[in-house]
Amino acid sequence: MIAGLSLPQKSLPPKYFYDDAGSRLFERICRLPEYYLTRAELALTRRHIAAIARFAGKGCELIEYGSGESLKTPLLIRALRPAAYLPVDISRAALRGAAERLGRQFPWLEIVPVHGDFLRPIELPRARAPRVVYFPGSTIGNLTPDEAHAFLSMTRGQAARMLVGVDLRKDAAVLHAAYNDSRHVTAAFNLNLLARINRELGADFDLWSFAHYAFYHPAEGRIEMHLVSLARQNVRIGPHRFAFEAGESIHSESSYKYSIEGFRELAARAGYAAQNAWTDGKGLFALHALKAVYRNERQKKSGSDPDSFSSS
Ligand code: SAH
Ligand code: AVI
Repeated sequence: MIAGLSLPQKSLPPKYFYDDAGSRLFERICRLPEYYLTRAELALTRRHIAAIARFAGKGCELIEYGSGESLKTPLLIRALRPAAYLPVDISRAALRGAAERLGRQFPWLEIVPVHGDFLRPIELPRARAPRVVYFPGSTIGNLTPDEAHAFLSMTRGQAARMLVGVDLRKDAAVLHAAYNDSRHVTAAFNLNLLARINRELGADFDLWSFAHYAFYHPAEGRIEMHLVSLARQNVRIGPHRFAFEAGESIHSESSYKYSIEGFRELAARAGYAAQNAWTDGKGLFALHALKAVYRNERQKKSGSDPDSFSSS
């Protein structure tokens, strides 16, 4: 927080949105009429589930990064009958809620929740079946291209196959509405970051003197969310003091949108070959099927390729 607020363009990593309140607000966002992403990804997953299951392979271990409430996962669990499901999330509340719900829904399923930050190396339990990484929701769009590259390089060492949900580039008006919803839930989600800093770090942000601001940056291909200071003011976090000019902002999130080709290029740089990309009927969202390309047998083994998998 201190480092981010000390930058010339104040900036905080979006992973801090997700305390209990933030996770609940995100769940509400997913149900908003303007937030098409969740509905589009659910629709395309239903539509192409047979092909998705053929790609992933039945009986695998399914690792889901940024699992949240695991909303789309039941579709995969039914189709894949995985040997184990490993949801990975930074939000303990979301992880607990999803594990309890899926445990009731699929009593035969082994669920191994992993609490952690996927921007750092994650320790996973030992694999007992070929692994498939599932990263839905376009959470990859919240990473910078460098972070996305590092993340994909990490998952390549964990699983040979990967399914990634990515929001497609589209009309800026549609994007603008999705991040400026009429019920102001996205604004509450954004402002909760400041409320969380107040709660957990004893800061004195006055929430009424900051406003949610989100816009599409066409050259960067991303939505930017900011918290704009409505007045000239100082904010304290412990012994640190941060000065804000009126109109100055904290950049709180980027949400990159990728064309199919653009995302394939990013994945290829991290050592993945594109196998397929399924989209919804309206062409809003894509689910990419990627296969790791290994340069030698040692690399292949670390990625637990089904063709080379051994449980020893
Ligand atoms: N996959 C769900 C939720 C997406 S919201 C869906 O498709 O709807 C993004 C999720 O990623 C949240 O649950 C958040 O807690 C988690 N998350 C964000 N950054 C993270 C990080 N660095 N490490 C682990 N989890 C993270
Ligand atoms: C989790 N992530 C993909 C969401 C997104 O669309 O970038 C977070 C979000 N931010 C504002 N609304 C939703």
